[in-house]
Amino acid sequence: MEIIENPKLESWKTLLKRPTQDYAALEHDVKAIFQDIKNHGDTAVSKYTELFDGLKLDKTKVDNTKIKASAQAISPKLKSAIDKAYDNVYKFHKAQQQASIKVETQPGVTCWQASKPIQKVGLYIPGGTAPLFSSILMLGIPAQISGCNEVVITTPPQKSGQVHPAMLYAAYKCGIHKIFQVGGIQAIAAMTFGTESIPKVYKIFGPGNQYVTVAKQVATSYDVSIDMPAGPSELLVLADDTANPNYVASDLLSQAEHGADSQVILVTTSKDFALATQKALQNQLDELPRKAIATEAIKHSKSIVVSDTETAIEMTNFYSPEHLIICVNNEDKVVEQIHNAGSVFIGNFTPESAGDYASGTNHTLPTNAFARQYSGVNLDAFHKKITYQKITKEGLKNLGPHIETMAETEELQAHKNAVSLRLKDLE
Ligand code: HSO
Ligand code: ZN
Repeated sequence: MEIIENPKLESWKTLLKRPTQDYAALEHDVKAIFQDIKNHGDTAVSKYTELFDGLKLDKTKVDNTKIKASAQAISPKLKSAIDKAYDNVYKFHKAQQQASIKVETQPGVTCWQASKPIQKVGLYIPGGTAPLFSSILMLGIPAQISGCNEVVITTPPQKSGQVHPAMLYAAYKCGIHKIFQVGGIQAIAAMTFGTESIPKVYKIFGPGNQYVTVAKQVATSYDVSIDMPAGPSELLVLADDTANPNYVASDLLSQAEHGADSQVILVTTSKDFALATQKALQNQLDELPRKAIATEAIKHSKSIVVSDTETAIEMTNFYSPEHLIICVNNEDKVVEQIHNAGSVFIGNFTPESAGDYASGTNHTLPTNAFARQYSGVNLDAFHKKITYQKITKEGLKNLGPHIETMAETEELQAHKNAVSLRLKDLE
């Protein structure tokens, strides 16, 4: 990992650039597939499954009996790990439930607000090199707590024709029984429009490759919303020499192994620490099964030495990482000055993997500096809020004249009339 010392402020933007991604070229094809699926439903979905996955499936829906039997299909050790993760993620997300608020803004005028679950949600779970069953927990648990009444999973079909039993068990725990073996653009389009077999949803969640990312964006031009624009994984570690270089190297590699386009950054006030971490990283990298992927990611990753903690904090807020590990002396002071990060991991014994799997926080987080304005997935992402009001006769007598004045000034006579007619009857 390249070490850079005291870069000038003007160079930060270039230095901290994410590996470039230009998806514009894909948009045209994605839109054409959407149209085809809109018009031809399941027939078009199977056509694209054959084209992109090279598979011809008799049916895409996973049998409920398989989901119910999934606990027996995994080892007791894996089952207990999933159970533990489920409990922690459930607890943390359950605690995010908010009581509805009710306020009498002035005598006789009562306003209130309540959260309602989004009724139909779709979770896209990538297949790829490893079955990301942890993402089912991260999306399925808040959907379950929220009480979304239709939860659909789509996941790319595997050569074996089977969905990994850990994915089925995670879905089972979350009470999800609509799992379809459909991946990529065709999965997102199917959930956008609905087909004969796959239900239409109102909001689509979950990570995916570049095609899925573009497809989710295209879905928003119809009547569907999405969790957030997804991008390659990132981690920034802010460390001084109270941190452990072996631990930090392992954390950097844990994100680097996600994909060749992942990016990891070390920001430190100690050159010695940067050197020690670089050495540890090289040693650990050599032993990794996903060495090739991690090596690619490390090529566009950086180790940056700065003169003081203030600069390190400023650089961190500038980069706005998806994941941030803070291992410094006086950590509380540093933590409170962080404004832009998806999820923060504090201290030498808080590896980022804990949040990826089992501590309780969500791992669906904003990448590509979107942490400046987006939150990670949380309970709220599965809700929308409705506001209510009830006005008494007394209330309208007092408030009505003000509404009349405002409506008149906006030259909206009918608005004014809606009040005036009632006030007349109350005279
Ligand atoms: N770090 C990934 C999530 C994940 N890691 C799933 C392992 N499995 C994005 O936050
Ligand atoms: Zn991860």
